[in-house]
Amino acid sequence: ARDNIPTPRGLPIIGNILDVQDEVPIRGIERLTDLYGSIFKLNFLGRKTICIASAELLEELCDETRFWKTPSEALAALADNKAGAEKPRRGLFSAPSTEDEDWQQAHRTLMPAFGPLSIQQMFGEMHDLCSQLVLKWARLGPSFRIPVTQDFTRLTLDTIGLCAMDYRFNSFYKDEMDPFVQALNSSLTAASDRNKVGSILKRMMPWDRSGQKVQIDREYMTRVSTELIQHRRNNPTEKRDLLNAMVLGKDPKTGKHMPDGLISANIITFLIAGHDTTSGLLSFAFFNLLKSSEAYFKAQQEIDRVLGRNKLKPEHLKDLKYIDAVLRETLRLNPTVPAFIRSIRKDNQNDVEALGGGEYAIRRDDRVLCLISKCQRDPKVYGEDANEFRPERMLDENFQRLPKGAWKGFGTGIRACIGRGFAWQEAQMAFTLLLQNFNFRLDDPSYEIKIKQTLTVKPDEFYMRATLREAIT
Ligand code: MNH
Repeated sequence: ARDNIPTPRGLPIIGNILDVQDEVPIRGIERLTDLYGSIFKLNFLGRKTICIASAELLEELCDETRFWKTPSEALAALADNKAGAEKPRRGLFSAPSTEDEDWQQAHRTLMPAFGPLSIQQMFGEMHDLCSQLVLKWARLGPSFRIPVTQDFTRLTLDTIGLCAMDYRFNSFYKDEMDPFVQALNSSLTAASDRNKVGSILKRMMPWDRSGQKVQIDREYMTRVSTELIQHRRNNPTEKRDLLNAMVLGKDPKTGKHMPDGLISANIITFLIAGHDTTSGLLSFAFFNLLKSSEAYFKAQQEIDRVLGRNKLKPEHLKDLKYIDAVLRETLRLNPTVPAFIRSIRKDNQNDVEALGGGEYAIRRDDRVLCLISKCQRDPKVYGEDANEFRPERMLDENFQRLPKGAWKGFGTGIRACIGRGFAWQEAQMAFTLLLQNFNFRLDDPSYEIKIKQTLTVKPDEFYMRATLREAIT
């Protein structure tokens, strides 16, 4: 393979850090695709990262015989869990590789709990919380400026708390987020700001305490989750939630139970991975819909046809084809997990893998940052209107025909999102119930999308208004 990967010249020591500065860290990197195209190599404080931005290259990197997932350092640092005297444990998301025994055990034990049947059994609890959101917006009425992202975060957080471990965060009528969520958010922000100049300088100062702050947040989350596990052991229930799957379930291969430290690491993982992402998806979906009156009309029409004024039941969901397309198209344009990292598998004999028909060389220790939102806007796949919101291209028959590297919002291969079915049911339900009950409009018709990044990306300062719909007779 030839070595044709463009490499912007950086500064000594810090490398390309200044080239990628942006309020939104991922945007700083994505911007470089305008200058360097679909593959380029960056250097952050001596650490080399290859970035890719086309569907073709992404398809190659998703080849599980050659490459696998490598978790980002930010994720790894965040997720180490040193409960009690046990060894540090990592949850599924941040496990170093599929060779890791903790990953294997958690994966095998938890897969059934995320299967379609288990998810359908959570329908009732999801519906309970969704109805609370409908009630809240109905009570506050059309003069209320709905803080869209915050209210969806309340919904998805309460949902994962209840479905995963029978815990009610009750966030709908609280201004302050639960302390657990505050700890979670501040450690996530610290993790995603790692490459910001301000953050690097701050950490270099002798009086800097941000390291300790992250440590304190992490210990707090570990303590709360450990207490939840103890509480469940002392108060057993029949409930089929994720906590019971871990506390009672056995590894189908070894017959072993998961150790407490590993359960705790995975509880934290589900709370992190399971609420921010889905809340971002819902927020972007509403933004896209409010900017496209045609899509809005079609979505509402489908809901009125399939559901009318009836109560939503699990069997309705499969008939809401256009809603699926809206959510898929949203995740294409606005993937809330905007990137993931691939590298050469340990059990791959080759120390160099060729990419792009031999144009580019990927070496043993290279990390390849796949810029998903760029790959998913590849004009070679989606044409000249790739940047436009057009749900029609995501209707089943079109969606199934997409090339393999064209839609990867839930990741890829064996380490793809375990919570996909969970997130999808929750998003379909919230979207449908809300459009069934309200007419929406932007609070400020001239609002243009503004992004906020913690570890995931979400719309910022996005407000809308809701008016109850007349009963359809
Ligand atoms: Mn989720 C992995 C996106 C909802 C739990 N998730 C991933 C990956 C992406 C992703 C992308 C792969 C990351 C990588 O390769 O580094 N997840 C999403 C999106 C949504 C989402 C866009 C919502 C929309 N995820 C959820 C929910 C849960 C969850 C809900 C839990 C209830 N996700 C996970 C876990 C993993 C994961 C756990 C790690 C799986 C593994 O590595 O084995």
